[in-house]
Amino acid sequence: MVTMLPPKAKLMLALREHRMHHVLWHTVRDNWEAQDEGEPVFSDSEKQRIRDMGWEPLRPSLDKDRVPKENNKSGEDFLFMHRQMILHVNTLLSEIGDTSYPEVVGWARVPPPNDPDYPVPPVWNSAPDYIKSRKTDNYYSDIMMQRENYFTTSENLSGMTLGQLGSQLEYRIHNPMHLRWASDPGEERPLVFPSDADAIDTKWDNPSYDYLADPYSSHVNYIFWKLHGWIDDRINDWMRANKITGEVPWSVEWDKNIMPQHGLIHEPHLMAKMDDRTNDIINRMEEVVKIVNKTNLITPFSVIDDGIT
Ligand SMILES: [Cu+2]
Repeated sequence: MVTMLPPKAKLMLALREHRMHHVLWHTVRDNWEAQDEGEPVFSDSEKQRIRDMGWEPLRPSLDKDRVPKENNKSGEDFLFMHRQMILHVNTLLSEIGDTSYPEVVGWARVPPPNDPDYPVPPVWNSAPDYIKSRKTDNYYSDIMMQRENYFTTSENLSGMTLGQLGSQLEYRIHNPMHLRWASDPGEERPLVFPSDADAIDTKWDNPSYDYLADPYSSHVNYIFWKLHGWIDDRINDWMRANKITGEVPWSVEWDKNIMPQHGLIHEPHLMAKMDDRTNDIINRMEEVVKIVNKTNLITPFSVIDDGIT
């Protein structure tokens, strides 16, 4: 059965600060080491400005050739940050108290083609090839289903670190899921906005902009929480496969009350309270948005490793 997010939850997720957090989190870590025709995407001085705003990625997720970095624990960052997002939404859902949607529950299985509840939205003419090619039935049977089996088999999970698991999940199945279930957004947010613009146009803050293929909007879409619930459940599989009980053995000492590189405490009512500190966090994000406004950016979710493991 399909349950949509309660409207109040959708409104909170559509707030500009949550949109900026999600798009910057993915964009900065995917582009930190990347090069375009031998030139770094971010110059040293741009990196320094990003650092000054508190937005240096904990660990870059891709190397200069845009190959996922599986062994630097950036995969743990991916799993931890999205688990924090789920916790945050669960806190909000419990405050809302809608009995039809008490908490985030991930897909039990990746929906096959013609799934009655989660059919693949049709391709549209102007869709980029990296989206079109992930919507076919063959993509499901030849790649996605194999990957699902791979990531749910305990012999595979017991042979990898948590960081390797996170990185492989992100680029081998999570990104394709975002693209496969994306619907025609009508008008698409330009991923590089005009260079004379100094901010993301507020028209993209409308709750109706919930395009799954853009990190500025994906988390506003109810399918985001189904697919991220599925991703998050793989942490539990991995612990079981490695006979680990209790707390997740993250390599990093996280402050579990704070969203990484965001600073906002994940209590929804506190987020709604706009004090000086909150304003400072938002202003710093607006600054980083200006710095990452570049033509040679890697678009998060477009980097996919389709090689068969
Ligand atoms: Cu994300």
